[in-house]
Amino acid sequence: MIGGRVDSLPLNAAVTAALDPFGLQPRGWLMPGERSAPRLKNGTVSEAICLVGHGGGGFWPVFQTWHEMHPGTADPLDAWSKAVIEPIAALLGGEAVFPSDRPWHPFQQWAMAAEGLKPSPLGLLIHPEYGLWHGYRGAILFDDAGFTGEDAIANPATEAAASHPCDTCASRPCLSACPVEAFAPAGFAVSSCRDYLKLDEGQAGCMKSGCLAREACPVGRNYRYGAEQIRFHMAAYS
Ligand code: B12
Ligand code: SF4
Ligand code: SF4
Repeated sequence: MIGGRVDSLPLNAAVTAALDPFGLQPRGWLMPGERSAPRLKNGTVSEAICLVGHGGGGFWPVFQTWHEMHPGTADPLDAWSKAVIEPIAALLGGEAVFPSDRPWHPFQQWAMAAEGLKPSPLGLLIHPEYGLWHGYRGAILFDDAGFTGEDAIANPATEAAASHPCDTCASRPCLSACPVEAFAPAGFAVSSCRDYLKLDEGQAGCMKSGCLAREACPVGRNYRYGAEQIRFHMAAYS
């Protein structure tokens, strides 16, 4: 059914149409270049990468319905992402890869190239519209994306993301919100954070209502995830 809708569309429109029912979107495209391009399973160097993700939590109800039908699935969000994105990639002549695959693909570097995003002081990339409330569920590699003329890289996100919100955020409330000051200049102190989350205080605070540092950022508040999604991500991370 998806095939019937998308196979006559230019590639970006086809990816958009195929992902839309699942609350996902093409986040941007990049041409990785010969040296840094990931290879497809047949050894061919990929010509183009389409990042697949979400701004806000629009995919969450679709995922929840799937999760209820697949109780007990290990790493359910990763499993759902594969169940959704792999067939779409195959339909469109590409091959899907995922942020959880080992060895890790450099999703944040790809996002910086594809969308013009930059890191926030928290390590998360910040988007001018979505703030810190966005993520990546996969990427589709194409060996021949067949780009021509106007359908080449239809990527409005690239222009939208040209500005960097942290540049004009003088007070940087994200940095003072963490109770264990996990965001040190040397990098994210994962163990300080995880140790804190095990305490009653952490369980009642960040584990229940989300990372206080992320919550402190004023950008993209309209895209903040719902309470259940926040708790799911915190549980998966801790
Ligand atoms: C390992 C990992 C972690 C480790 C970080 C360890 C470390 N110090 O590097 C841990 C487990 C701590 C972590 C935590 C989180 N992560 Co994480 N993580 C990853 C993962 C799987 C691999 C990163 C990597 O090494 N890539 C390989 C290198 C070669 O690629 P890269 O693009 O160059 O990697 C960059 C990152 O490593 C980044 N980085 C370095 N230190 C840190 C620290 C943090 C906290 C983050 C987010 C990034 C980051 O800098 C690198 C250079 O650009 C990526 C997915 C992926 N495949 O990239 C997600 C990813 C970076 N994580 C993500 C997220 C959302 C989180 C959490 C917010 C999860 C949550 N709770 O919801 C938390 C943040 C902590 C918190 N308090 O909430 C998102 C970021 C999206 C964005 N907006 O930028 C990613 C892309 C996954 C996704 N599906 O979208 N994560
Ligand atoms: S609070 Fe300010 S510095 Fe921190 S992530 Fe948000 S915009 Fe950037
Ligand atoms: S989850 Fe809580 S302890 Fe961990 S980095 Fe965020 S604010 Fe700090």
